[in-house]
Amino acid sequence: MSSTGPLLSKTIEIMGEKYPTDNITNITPSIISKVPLRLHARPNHPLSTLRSLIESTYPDFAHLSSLSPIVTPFKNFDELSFPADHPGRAVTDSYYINKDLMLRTHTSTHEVDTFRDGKTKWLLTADVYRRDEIDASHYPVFHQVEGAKIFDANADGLKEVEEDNARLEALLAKENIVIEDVPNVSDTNPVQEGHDPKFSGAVARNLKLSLNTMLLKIFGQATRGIVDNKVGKEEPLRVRWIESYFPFTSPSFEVEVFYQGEWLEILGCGVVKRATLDTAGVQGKIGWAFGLGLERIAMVLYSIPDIRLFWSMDERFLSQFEQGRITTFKPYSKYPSCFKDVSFWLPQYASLHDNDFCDVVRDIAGDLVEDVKKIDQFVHPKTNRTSNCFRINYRSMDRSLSNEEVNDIQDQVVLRLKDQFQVEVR
Ligand code: FA5
Ligand code: MG
Repeated sequence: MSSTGPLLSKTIEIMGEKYPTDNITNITPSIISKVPLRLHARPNHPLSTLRSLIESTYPDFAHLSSLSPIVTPFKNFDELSFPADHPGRAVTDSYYINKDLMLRTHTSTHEVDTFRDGKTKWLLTADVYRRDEIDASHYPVFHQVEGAKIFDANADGLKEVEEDNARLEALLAKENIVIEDVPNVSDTNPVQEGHDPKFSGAVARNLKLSLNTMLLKIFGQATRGIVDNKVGKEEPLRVRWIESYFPFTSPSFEVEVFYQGEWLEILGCGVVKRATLDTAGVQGKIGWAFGLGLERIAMVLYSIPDIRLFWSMDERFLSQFEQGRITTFKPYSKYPSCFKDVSFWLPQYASLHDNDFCDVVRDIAGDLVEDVKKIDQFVHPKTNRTSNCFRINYRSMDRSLSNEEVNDIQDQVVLRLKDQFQVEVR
């Protein structure tokens, strides 16, 4: 891990609590300001309606949504069997408060605690944080729904799963849905050691049937014309299952939905690793878990063109939505964009990750930045120094930006780069 630069203060305050900083602290004021907002719990907000829609598919599950995003790296990674060298742990990819505390990168962080609590079927919605690029579909904070169900690993449990599978199969057979499936198990996507292959297969089947039913509820309403959006009434819902990998499930899958001409990645899931349940002190159970991102689904369902809009406080955005209804977003006028390039030499023995650059821009420009592209990078043949050129696209969603305002922001970005990363601006 590498440090992201000198720090101004010995402590930082998040939701009224002070935390000591250290040499890996990389959480920024702009990220800290998002922690209290909890968009998934705001009445009328599209993310809240989508969460309710998902919860209504699982009426007999526990519905959780108020766990703190501040967790230990142990909870976020180790407890879920992530290997020590997993890239997600890097300071370039995750937000650290200090070496002992971070912002959760996924809702799976809470699996062990929720199972330990004795819950056997539950949904959990929360804000998650990842350092990433800047564009219309990436934002450093987004929202996930985690779901899980575990059964008794005995003959009665197997009977329960098989009966539920038969029920769901009969339900789905009547629906206008086309499913591209994958085998429940393969050489590269194995049944776990200690799992009965028949039981594991039935659980994987239950996971797929349950999620297909949920996707039909979310996207299928559109096809039946209940929801005011663009899916043609005659079109079947197309769902594609793909083999996948997660450290805490096996076998594992990803699901995509064909929507408005494109395959959209919706979620990851699988049969819960025995290690997760063992750590939670749960014995004699087998089951499934999934984790789904709300923003990408909401963007297509509501025709919301830019992920920043979810954070808008503008009445022209907020007043368009009503709890429980999916309606097409009507964009208000699009304001002009303003491109600014910045080129610089990196100090010879220091590094600056693209995500570091994006966080500097995000921290200074906030939601006035629409996207950031690296347009050039080269190494000088003689001096061996690296030059980067980034193009920043500034555009407000709510108003026109003045030239002075953008120049001022750009100057601050350049200053911060020099200060924090010792770059030499060209
Ligand atoms: C996970 O986060 C796993 N925890 C999911 C899981 C849960 C697997 C339980 C197995 C069992 P992944 O990083 O692929 O996996 O993210 C899951 C979903 O979150 C994605 O399918 C996508 O819908 C959404 N997502 C991921 N990254 C972003 C992003 N940067 N912006 C918006 N949505 C995202
Ligand atoms: Mg993924």
